[in-house]
Amino acid sequence: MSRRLRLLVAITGFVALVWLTLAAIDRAIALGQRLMGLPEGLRWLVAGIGVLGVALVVAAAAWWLRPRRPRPPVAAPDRASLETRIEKLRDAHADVEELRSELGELDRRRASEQLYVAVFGEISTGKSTLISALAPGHAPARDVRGGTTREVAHYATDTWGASWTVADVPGSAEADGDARERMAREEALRAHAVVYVCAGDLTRTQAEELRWLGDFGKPLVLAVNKADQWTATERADIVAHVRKQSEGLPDAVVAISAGGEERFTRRLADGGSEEVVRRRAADIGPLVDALRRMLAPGAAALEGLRENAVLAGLHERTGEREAEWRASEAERIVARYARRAIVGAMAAVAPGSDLVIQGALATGMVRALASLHDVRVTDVEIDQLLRQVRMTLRTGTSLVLAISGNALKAFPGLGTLGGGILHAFAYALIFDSFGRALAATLAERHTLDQADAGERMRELLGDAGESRLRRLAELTGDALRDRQGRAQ
Ligand SMILES: Nc1nc2c(ncn2[C@@H]2O[C@H](COP(=O)(O)OP(=O)(O)OP(=O)(O)O)[C@@H](O)[C@H]2O)c(=O)[nH]1
Ligand SMILES: [Mg+2]
Repeated sequence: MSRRLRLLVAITGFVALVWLTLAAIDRAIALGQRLMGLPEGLRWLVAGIGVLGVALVVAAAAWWLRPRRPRPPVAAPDRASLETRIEKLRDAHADVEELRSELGELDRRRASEQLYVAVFGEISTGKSTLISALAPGHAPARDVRGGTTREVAHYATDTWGASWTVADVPGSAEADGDARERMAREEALRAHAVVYVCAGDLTRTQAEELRWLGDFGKPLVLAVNKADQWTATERADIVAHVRKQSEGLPDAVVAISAGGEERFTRRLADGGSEEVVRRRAADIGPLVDALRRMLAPGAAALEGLRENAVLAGLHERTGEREAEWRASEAERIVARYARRAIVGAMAAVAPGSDLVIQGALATGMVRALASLHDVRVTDVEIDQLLRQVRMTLRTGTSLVLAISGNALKAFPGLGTLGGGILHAFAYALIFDSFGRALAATLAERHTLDQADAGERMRELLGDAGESRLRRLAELTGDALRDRQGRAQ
């Protein structure tokens, strides 16, 4: 919308508002006059109803604008069920070392009864500098470039007479820093309390990160750093704005100056220059007060929320491992059935005949994939699914044969494996497409969703990407050479 048009809309809106207000006043006066004209008893009754109506509107507005109660912390599964899942993964030869060591660290920290605080936030907001101020005597490596802190490091301190440990973590939102960001998030979950550091208004990603932290319900303080750069008014405005942006999630929002060093080049009288390092004064009093208040209940009292956060994080990580394991297992199942379909095709199909999916094999594959994803399927559901797959194949036969024909030209070695190879490859493509489509549907929807599986299968049948065709050509070649080897 152009500026002039916006102005016109604004003026029209304003005029309408004035007109409505005047009309409302006029109406109120008219109503008042009519009210005065009523007999005394009725007048009081109507006035009473009016007052009641206004009171209801005010109460509804107050309810709507009431301060929101904090959400309950994210639900975490209990420890025993998590351990069972991890053991199951270990029995299936998945790598669970990281998950088990997280559980070990959970116990170790509980037993140590030490208070842990993590300093978390985007790169270059001044986290390491803040650690130096909170734990004097320690000097985490700092640099003017972002992404200085690469590992999690712990520093013991006793800032106000009580002993606690503060963790410096890599900054988030660094380009190509996904692994380090993950490391930082995991450490934030392990702490009893978190200091989220920013250096001005919150960006959208910072607000999201803060919301993620807030969901765990543990003590959280938002420290707006580098306040030395602003005047008193600017500082008050920024803190007020950040407080509003943070939606009441942190227990406290404070402005601080972590300090740090400033390097600049000074021109000398003789025309030369020298590098000067100047220390900025640190001012972290409000943060120390907030931390002291938040940590006052002690490690044992804050342990429940800490444990909940660690278990919730572990639940997510275990879920990822389970999904990875299922995906690789599904791949193995699909390859096994595709191999059988290839061999079956060479044995049974006369060249030129239609592509008919082998019922027993397809049923076996559906059952194996459903059981891998813990999805119950009935015979009727399998029949319906196979009927749909057959229909898809009927309309897709020419496409499948065309792709298979091209693959045979691209990988001429296959031709030496005998007649019927076109169909064998076509079945490799069909079983691979059907199996992958079904595995994806089961993994995502946890049910045998025919429409979704059908849609995915149609897409995969037409996917003639080179690496996929190469993989299927190798599978076909291997299966047939095996068969020939066994026949000799
Ligand atoms: N003006 C000003 N600059 C600061 C303050 N605190 C830190 N800095 C500067 O901000 C830059 C980044 O400081 P770091 O402490 O390395 O920041 P970090 O958050 O640990 O950075 P990463 O480890 O890369 O995530 C340095 O140049 C500091 O000197 C402060 O209070 N005021
Ligand atoms: Mg750092």
